[in-house]
Amino acid sequence: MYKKKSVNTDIPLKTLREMYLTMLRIRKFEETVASLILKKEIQTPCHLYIGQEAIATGVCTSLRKSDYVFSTHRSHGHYIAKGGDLKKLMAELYCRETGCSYGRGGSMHIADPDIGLPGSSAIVAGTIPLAVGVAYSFFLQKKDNVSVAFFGDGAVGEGVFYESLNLAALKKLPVLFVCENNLFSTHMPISACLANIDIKKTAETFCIPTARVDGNDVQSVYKTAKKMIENARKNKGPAFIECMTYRWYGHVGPNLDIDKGLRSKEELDYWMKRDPIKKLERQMIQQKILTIAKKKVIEEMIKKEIDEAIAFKNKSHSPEKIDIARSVFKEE
Ligand SMILES: Cc1ncc(C[n+]2csc(CCOP(=O)(O)OP(=O)(O)O)c2C)c(N)n1
Repeated sequence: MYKKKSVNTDIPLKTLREMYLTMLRIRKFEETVASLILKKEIQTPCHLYIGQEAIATGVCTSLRKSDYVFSTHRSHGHYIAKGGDLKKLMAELYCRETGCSYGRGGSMHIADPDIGLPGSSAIVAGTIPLAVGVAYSFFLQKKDNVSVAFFGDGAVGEGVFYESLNLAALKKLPVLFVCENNLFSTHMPISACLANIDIKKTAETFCIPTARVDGNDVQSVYKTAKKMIENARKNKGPAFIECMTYRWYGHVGPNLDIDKGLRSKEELDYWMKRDPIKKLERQMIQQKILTIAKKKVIEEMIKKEIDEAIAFKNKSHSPEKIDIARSVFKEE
């Protein structure tokens, strides 16, 4: 079937529009969360994803609902890009019973198996082996599903990262490793954490396909991830992408942290000029795929979704104390 292509790329227009919408949805949701933290309404520690939206979006747009992704402490973007419900996410951030993790997880333990996000964890690198385990089960069941592990550059300092890549490469498992290299692990630059900061090169030692892409360019992320995911579906084994990016906010919370001597305003400005959303938006406007009027309509639609998410959590209650362990442990 003929598919309409965009002018300068080989990505269908529908996909470009979808990715723009997803990135904007993540951005606006996170901006709202930042303001709610400042008002002390949201109490669960939030590691905001603003600046990195192109990565979750580019990867998840290439996935099916039945594919699985595993997330980290910086999980909101992955949840939204995998098709998560803003209402359930907002309710989770307020620890309400109607949240995607039934209000028991908070921001760092976002989970929703129904959308293919079985778990997130604050244990750095903790979900990488889970993604490999799921890929192993897809492999044994002869399913053509793919599993994705999202993790930060800090995870490359953990032993389980190497064990996971080794097993996946050895067994040719359908898993995509996505390293979101935002140059920092908490308050330390990555050069203070890793002996070799060339993460792609580290992954190459496992003899699997690897790529380094501009993580602020959703089209590059999408194209690279799509190819790797299609190969994984065809039993060609795992692959690894290092996405170069930057988080705009500090490690945790709604502040920019440029006054703490950890990073300079110049560095932040440099990356803000490389805003992944503006980059796609400029191109879409230039190519007449998007107009200012249409952009306003999209922004209003997202605002409505966020307002509805807040109204939803307002009507929800917190778990009862007596019931707090429900959904935390497996019930027979
Ligand atoms: C096993 C483990 N060690 C240390 C920590 C403390 N810690 C929390 S987040 C973090 C940094 C993670 O950096 P990175 O993986 O690059 O992700 P980013 O926060 O940059 O997205 C660390 C060291 C932890 N949660 N788990």
